[in-house]
Amino acid sequence: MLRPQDTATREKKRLDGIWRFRLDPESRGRRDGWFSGPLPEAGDMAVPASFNDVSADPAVRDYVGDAWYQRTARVPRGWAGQRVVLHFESATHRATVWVDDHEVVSHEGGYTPFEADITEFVTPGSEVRITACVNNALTFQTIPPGTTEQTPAGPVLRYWHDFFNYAGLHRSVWLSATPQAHLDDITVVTEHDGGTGTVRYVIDGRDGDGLDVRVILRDESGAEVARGEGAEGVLSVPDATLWQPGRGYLYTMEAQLVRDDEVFDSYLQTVGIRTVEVRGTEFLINGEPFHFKGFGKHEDIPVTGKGHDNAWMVHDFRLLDWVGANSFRTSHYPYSEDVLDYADRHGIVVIDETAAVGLNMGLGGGIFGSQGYQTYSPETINDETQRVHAQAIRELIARDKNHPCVVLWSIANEPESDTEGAEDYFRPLFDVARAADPTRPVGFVNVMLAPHGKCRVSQFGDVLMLNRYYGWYVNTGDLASAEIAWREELEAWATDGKPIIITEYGADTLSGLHSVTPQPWDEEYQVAYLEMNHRVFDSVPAVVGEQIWNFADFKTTAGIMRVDGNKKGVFTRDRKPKSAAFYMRRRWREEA
Ligand code: BDP
Repeated sequence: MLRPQDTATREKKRLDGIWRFRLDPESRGRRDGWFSGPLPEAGDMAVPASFNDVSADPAVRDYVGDAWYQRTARVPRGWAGQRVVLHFESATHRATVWVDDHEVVSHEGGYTPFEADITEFVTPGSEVRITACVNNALTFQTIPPGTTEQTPAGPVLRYWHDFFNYAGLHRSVWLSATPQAHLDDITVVTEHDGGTGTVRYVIDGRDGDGLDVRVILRDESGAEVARGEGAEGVLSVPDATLWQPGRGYLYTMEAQLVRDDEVFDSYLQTVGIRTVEVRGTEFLINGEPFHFKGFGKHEDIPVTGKGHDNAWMVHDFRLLDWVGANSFRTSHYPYSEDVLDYADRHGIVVIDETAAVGLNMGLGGGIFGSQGYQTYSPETINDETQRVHAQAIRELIARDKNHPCVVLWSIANEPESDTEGAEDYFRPLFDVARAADPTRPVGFVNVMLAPHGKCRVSQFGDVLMLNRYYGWYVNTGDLASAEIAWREELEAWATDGKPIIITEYGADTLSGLHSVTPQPWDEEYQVAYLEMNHRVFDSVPAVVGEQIWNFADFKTTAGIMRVDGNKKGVFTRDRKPKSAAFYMRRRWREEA
């Protein structure tokens, strides 16, 4: 699948704006055919946005079930004879879509795109009605998982991840036109050797019998630097400018379907020439040791929730630059493609994560507190979950494989990983990721409940990614003891001989709370906590990265461990710096 584009042969029309919207707690809509006419008794909803906080109504905020979106759109009259596609960048967590009365596509998984060829259902120049039934329930067979528990007051959704179950149409919806004979997929893999860059490409086309594939690689000035013929090939780029952390140089590869000099389809694929390699305890980008400095983030902003917003995105990247970060992890789900494009362009390194978070019944609304379920069992996380998880890995890699910013796949966050069930569950999933992308390292994020010597899944990863909260969830307020325990555990992990990235460490901090005698929740404690962690990291050479939890405060479910959300941000939810932001800026920028 290729994201809609405007090119010499393609056009796109964004369908964002105000859609008609209605909740459907009794799931009547399908039976009553709500797609077959104007959505009855509907209100308004912004797209893109999570619906939860927009309505200022607790019933909408906490709603679980079917939610209907509808709008009309005019298919541009110039699209006659073209193939018309309806493309959703995401629908959380699943959706079924109708065009007028025709059901055209269903998709499972809230953070990856899907589309339908709707050519046969539309007439260029005329309007169509587009209806999406989005559903946000979670079960043991969804990624992420959850379950609906019956309470005296009715069903309540429970889940084991520590962020709010925002839902809706979080990203853009597009109508697009492509030629009937069209390019369908592009894969690029880059290498370089002594100044010469190599771009291997594979192009898939559809309905292009008798057509040839041609690719043209241009540099940032638009000058052609290489050209190739055929659906697969290798381009050689003398004196290549590399894509580097902090310097996101991008070539553009134009892929064409051609006959002689006539171009039938054209698609523009950005290409960053760089290599990624794990060697011993080093993580190498372009053959140079790379040290991850950054954050676990969230797609989370006031009111809009997980809806993509360009102003907030640009602002976040400005803040990453201000604080001296060079990377982030897309905790805990694939982010908007706009974010990855932006990271490509700005040389920010990304650990790209699936939505497999909360596969751990040992975790509560913070880090501890068993949920009373067995994690892996025929009734809970089972073979079907594993199948859905495998599909989520494939869709993530299919979507993001060409982004130079992505250097590492994270196939899960903090699953239960110290049991035989975990080992059986995860072994094949690492194979799935490596089959989908043999070029990047693969890992998963280990939880504190599965320390060194107990974890049975870390053996499968190319790197070790550790989330640790010494001085917060354990040794709370006692940084001296925390430092001893943490160093001991980290030194044990270092004996595995793999690079270690600390993917989470953090302390909840209420912005504005100060003390000359620091203790948990005040700004000085957050700084002292980070300083303690850095003393530990800096003494263990296998540590190749530190990503603080979290970039900014974010919304969670209600709970006794959370005051208006998770407050481990170095910035507040509205991106005001806490004292830790200035401390991190000194550490990261002075080191640079
Ligand atoms: C870890 C999770 C993360 C949480 C964090 C915390 O990976 O999602 O938000 O701890 O408790 O368990 O703040």
